[in-house]
Amino acid sequence: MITRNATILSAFAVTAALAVTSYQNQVGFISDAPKQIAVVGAAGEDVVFKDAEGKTVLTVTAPEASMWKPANEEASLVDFSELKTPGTYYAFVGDDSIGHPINISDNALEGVTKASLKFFYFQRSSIELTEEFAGKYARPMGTPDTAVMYHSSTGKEDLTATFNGAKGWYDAGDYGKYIVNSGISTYTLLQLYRQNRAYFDTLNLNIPESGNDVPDILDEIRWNIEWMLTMQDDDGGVFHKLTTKQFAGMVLPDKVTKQRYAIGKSITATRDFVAVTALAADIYKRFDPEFAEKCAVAAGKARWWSKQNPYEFFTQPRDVGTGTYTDASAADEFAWSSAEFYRITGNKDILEDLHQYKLTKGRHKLQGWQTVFALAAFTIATDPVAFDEEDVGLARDFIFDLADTYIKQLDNGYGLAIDNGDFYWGSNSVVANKGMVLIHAYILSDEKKYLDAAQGILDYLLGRNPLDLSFVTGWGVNQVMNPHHRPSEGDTVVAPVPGMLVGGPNSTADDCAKTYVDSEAPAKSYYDNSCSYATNEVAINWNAPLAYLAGSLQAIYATGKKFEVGSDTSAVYDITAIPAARTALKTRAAGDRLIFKDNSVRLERTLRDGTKTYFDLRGKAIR
Ligand code: 9MR
Repeated sequence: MITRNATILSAFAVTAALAVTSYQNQVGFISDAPKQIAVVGAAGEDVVFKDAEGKTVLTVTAPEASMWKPANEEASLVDFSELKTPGTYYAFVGDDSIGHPINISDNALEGVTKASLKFFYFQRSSIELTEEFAGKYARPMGTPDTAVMYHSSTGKEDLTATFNGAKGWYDAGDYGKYIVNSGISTYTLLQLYRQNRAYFDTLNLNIPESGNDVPDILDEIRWNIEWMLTMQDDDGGVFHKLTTKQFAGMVLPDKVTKQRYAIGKSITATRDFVAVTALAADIYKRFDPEFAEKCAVAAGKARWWSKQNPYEFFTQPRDVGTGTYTDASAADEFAWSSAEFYRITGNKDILEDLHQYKLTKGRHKLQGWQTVFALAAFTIATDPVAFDEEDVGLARDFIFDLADTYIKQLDNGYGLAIDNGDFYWGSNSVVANKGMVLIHAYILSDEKKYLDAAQGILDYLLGRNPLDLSFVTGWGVNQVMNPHHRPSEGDTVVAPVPGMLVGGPNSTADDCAKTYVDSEAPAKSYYDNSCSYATNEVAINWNAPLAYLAGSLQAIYATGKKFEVGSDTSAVYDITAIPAARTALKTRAAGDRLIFKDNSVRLERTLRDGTKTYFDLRGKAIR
């Protein structure tokens, strides 16, 4: 809230005294990376960069100002990339210091990379966070989840039974654990590791497993995968989520004492599960073959269930109020999981699965929890050895189609590949995910323009924005202070848990941020208050692309190398050796088919006794 006042004051100062305002990455610039700030009110004037002793080291004339629509503001993009010597610098226009201290160093993004990953440790369920690893954010163990009940929506017969659903990460500001959102988050982090092994093999996150023989990032990710494995039912299907029936209050997790349930069993959760366990079977094989094998078997069983139940979409039960993560199409989850599972099996049945959902033009969409075609594109394009030429070509076209669209957006006074359409719920993850696309385009083409556009997006998140705010807690001069995050609200520490990326400006926010919605300047539609879940919550699927973006940039500059396409051949498993859980299918429906009736496509389900029920394509029963 302090930051909000600062923003209002500086905006006022601009109109009152025609002072110059400057927006910048407040954390730091890597010596060899591009360096830019957006300066308002200085077109044609000299921007002078001085070192800590006050000596002028560089002068750049601010170019003509141009509009950046999301801020509804004209700014000059001042490029000072020439400045490479590590140190702290200050920018001046005339006698006035503008912006914030400029930090340049070779590992300027290492701290924020580590913090964005450490966030996942702070989100751990079923474990006490000790002072050794959590410092002042230590807290007692919460939600052990060792006796989770089955909600009737799971289809389980014995609703008095319990199971062990321990571990995993809390999804966001709430204490739910959701398979769909775990899917994309876990993938994004595994992909970060896969593409930057040399850097992450030794990066210490100071977590309980630090010091074992496994890279810390993989230990952290495994905490969540182990939970995901507990969510697989005997028939291979995967429960949609594990939560209390309603959201808990703003308390620490040990105060969450209401019963937790497995809720629903869905096609999207099951296919996301196939994708993650298949990729895990590859990545963990070098460290723990037994665990990797377990993941491969789980993937095979889940795939089998999904073939029998392709229209089991999740619908929120009436007595449940936690997050839904539901969507009406599983085509993208099929494509992505088939890509991952084919990669580790080379099996022709799985290739057929994959070819049902080719990565054609209409499917070129930015990734998000609901839309995961892009994840298939990343996997296929970066492993041309495992996939055939046509699939690789489609995957590459997918990535360059999106990346080139973003490059076209760059021509504005803030120098950002971000436009008005990006400002919906979780906009900071939307732009971070664009960064992930751009980094893939760079990996595939070696063209620096893509890497530089990704850098701009990180700069935006760290302060080159009209709020003059770093959206990552604990980092930056003006940093977010009041995220919607139960552990941060429930503890006695003033500062929130560090390393968290908040959702960010949302031009359709309908909560307490509503009065801050600015339809002329969507990038300003934000409220740093814990009451605003629609602009100021945190989430694992938002931090993961931040970690990917900061981590990839830091790793690429630190090692001087980018991922070599086709360099890592995956572990291979024999799918015919995986038990397909056929027995459990006996209890399920005798058959599903799509029919056209009453002017719409619907699913007809024939039960074993011959009765028929009908569902729309969202999975909702039609009476
Ligand atoms: O990230 C989700 C966003 O895309 C949706 O618009 C929003 C409303 O359904 O829900 C967001 O996800 C929330 C989830 O449902 C529950 N945990 C907190 C998530 C972040 O706000």
